[in-house]
Amino acid sequence: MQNSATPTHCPYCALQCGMNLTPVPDGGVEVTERADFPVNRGALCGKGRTAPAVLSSSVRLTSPLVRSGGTLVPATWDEALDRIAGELLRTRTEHGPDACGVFGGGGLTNEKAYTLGKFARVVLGTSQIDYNGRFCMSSAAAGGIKAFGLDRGLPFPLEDIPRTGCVILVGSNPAETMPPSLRFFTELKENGGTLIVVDPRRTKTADQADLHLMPRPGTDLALALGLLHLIVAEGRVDEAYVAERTAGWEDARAAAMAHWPEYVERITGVPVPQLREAVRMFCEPEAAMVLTARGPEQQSKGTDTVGAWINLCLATGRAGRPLSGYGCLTGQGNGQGGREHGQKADQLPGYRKLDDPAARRHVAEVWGVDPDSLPGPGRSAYELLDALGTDIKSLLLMGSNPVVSAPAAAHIEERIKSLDFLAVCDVVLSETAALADVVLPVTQWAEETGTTTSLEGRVLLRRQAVTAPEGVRSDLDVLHELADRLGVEKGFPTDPEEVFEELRRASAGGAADYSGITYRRLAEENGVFWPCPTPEAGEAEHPGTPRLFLDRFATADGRARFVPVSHRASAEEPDDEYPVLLTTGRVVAQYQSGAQTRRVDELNAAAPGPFVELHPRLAARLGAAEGDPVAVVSRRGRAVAPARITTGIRPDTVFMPFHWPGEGRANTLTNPALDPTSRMPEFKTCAVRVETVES
Ligand SMILES: Nc1nc2c(c(=O)[nH]1)N[C@H]1C(S)=C(S)[C@@H](COP(=O)(O)OP(=O)(O)OC[C@H]3O[C@@H](n4cnc5c(=O)[nH]c(N)nc54)[C@H](O)[C@@H]3O)O[C@H]1N2
Ligand SMILES: Nc1nc2c(c(=O)[nH]1)N[C@H]1C(S)=C(S)[C@@H](COP(=O)(O)OP(=O)(O)OC[C@H]3O[C@@H](n4cnc5c(=O)[nH]c(N)nc54)[C@H](O)[C@@H]3O)O[C@H]1N2
Ligand code: SF4
Ligand SMILES: [Mo]
Repeated sequence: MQNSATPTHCPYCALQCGMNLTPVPDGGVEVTERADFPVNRGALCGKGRTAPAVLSSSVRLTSPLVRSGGTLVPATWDEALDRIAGELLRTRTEHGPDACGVFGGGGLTNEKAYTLGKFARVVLGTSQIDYNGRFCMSSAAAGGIKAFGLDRGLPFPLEDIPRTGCVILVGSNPAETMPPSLRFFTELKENGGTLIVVDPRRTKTADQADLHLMPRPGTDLALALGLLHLIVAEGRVDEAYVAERTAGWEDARAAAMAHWPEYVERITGVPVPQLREAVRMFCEPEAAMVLTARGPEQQSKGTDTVGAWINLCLATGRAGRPLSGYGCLTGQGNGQGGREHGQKADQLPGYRKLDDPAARRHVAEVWGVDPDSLPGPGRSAYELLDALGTDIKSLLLMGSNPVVSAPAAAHIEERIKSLDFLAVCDVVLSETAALADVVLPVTQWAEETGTTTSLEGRVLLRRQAVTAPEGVRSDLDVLHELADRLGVEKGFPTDPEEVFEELRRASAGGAADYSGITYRRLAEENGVFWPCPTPEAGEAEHPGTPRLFLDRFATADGRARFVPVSHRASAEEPDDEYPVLLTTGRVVAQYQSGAQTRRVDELNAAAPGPFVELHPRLAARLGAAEGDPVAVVSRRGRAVAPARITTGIRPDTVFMPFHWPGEGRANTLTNPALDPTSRMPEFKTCAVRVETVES
């Protein structure tokens, strides 16, 4: 398209590293350094560096596919779109609008996520829409809303990290999941600050820590309560701050006092002297932060766990003050924006609530529909997938690969197969797309323009840099064409900037207010932090809000809320039959379900397949040697992968990455027990037994 370098951002994780895309003579495009973006200053991980390989991959989809006689065969766009519209219409007529389901993704741009939510509510009239972000940061979002009245993953920019005094990083492995961000923690230490890592494995991140706490998976709630107990017992509570800026301390304090350090040591396995050392490191400096990621969040008590870590910040006056605070490291490329503009079951754009009459009126007016025509809240992601084939007969899926990434994946695969009709938009034939009745090949990242909102709450412009291959259309095109065929001719533009202009109006006055942000500003500035409201007449442009809560929290009275929480067991604890704990997560060279990164040779060479990480003592008990295939068996099923033996994991725990389908699919094993508030599944702990396998 252009001959010079196009400044843009990575397609993968929420760090949204800046990069330049430069055309190469043979027609491809190459990633070159973009040093002006302050988050990564030119640095990239291997996934970002090799991302162009997916643009030109030979397995890239370039024609719609329609199932005929049991196999997917190429079809024209009109045939494919007519088929989808016809099936959705038939489902709606025969079974009602809620029999049509929609499933989105946190990797979709703001424009796509917004349009998908609008399509579900306005065109299909269904309440049954949710997205994979429910599997990602929903517990942190729920915890943040309870305590602060607002959910923005990080309430401060990453650049604040090196200048604080201490960071507790809970269940987060940025050395593998966001490598360029490790610099902020290294600089923290160079500046004399300290890093505490809480992880049942000695990860590459934990290797950098001044103190590494290794709790049993699923016990972070008890750990945080134990630390709060010590803070009270040692007289380290910031009483003036608690009185001035918070509410609910007495109940939270009473709950924490029931968690004696010795009791917490028994639950977590973390020795009392380490608990005391963590309290000292956290409380002594002027400022400190707690950052959580999927470790403590992907639990059936994730919301309470996040609440307990926030309580720790509130009791010590470490929230809503410079260089202090609680934050969640959001995961997907648009994990933040994707949760703000209406692809979530209970939500309207601007982080508005679907059950709030004023919010319904505002958004209905922007959409030009009757507020009463908008459906109410629907089911959460796992519950939606679990209802496929029963209550939900047809599904439109965009930006997720649940056959690999959903908990209890064998069960979910069966539910997907039992649908009357499945349509998938993707760039490759993912394991889920392979089960579809219609697959639509869509443009990706560098072939289209759109905005994402990074883990910092920074809205960014991802620019088109190359022309899409022949035969491929954008997700916005697809939704426009389907809306048209279903009788809604207006309101589904295909130009991303036009969508963004509408999103601005829809979000105006909401919690995530984007109304002061324009494509022009995004092109000129290195992103704009929300909230960014429209300026009053005659006033200058709103600068955006890099730091939240410095004056007040986003609650009615401006005070943060303590939540009284107590430890409880995981949904599945080990027993005689399933004596070991399984936890799951990521490796640096693969991304999510692997649909994209498993197509890149360099990444496959670095991370060729699944494995089971286990401690030498457990390996010896089994008689398993390094590389031997071992079977991991849970109440949901059985997975087999080579043993990787390491002293860097608790002896009572095994770890599997979840990036692969087939025999080594970790999610065959995982437990879909849900958090009562966030509806997050318990990806991070279930009970298993480990067996050797005849090879
Ligand atoms: N390479 C790579 N990078 C990615 C992704 C990817 O797939 N691959 N995905 C992106 C996305 S969407 C996300 S959400 C982020 C996720 O980023 P992270 O949260 O950093 O990734 P995970 O590996 O899921 O989990 C982090 C750590 O939690 C630990 N853990 C497991 N159980 C527990 C527990 O009970 N308590 C505690 N405290 N820790 C526990 C694991 O050992 C692991 O080291 O990464 C993003 N970046
Ligand atoms: N056991 C276990 N399971 C987990 C987790 C865990 O830690 N442990 N983590 C969970 C988390 S945090 C997450 S975020 C999920 C993620 O898991 P998934 O939801 O499966 O995420 P991806 O693999 O990124 O799937 C995105 C799909 O959309 C396609 N795609 C990419 N860009 C676009 C686009 O612009 N448009 C369209 N239409 N398609 C696109 C990709 O090719 C891919 O097939 O997995 C969850 N599952
Ligand atoms: S850290 Fe995340 S955003 Fe940066 S290059 Fe890697 S995958 Fe892309
Ligand atoms: Mo995620």
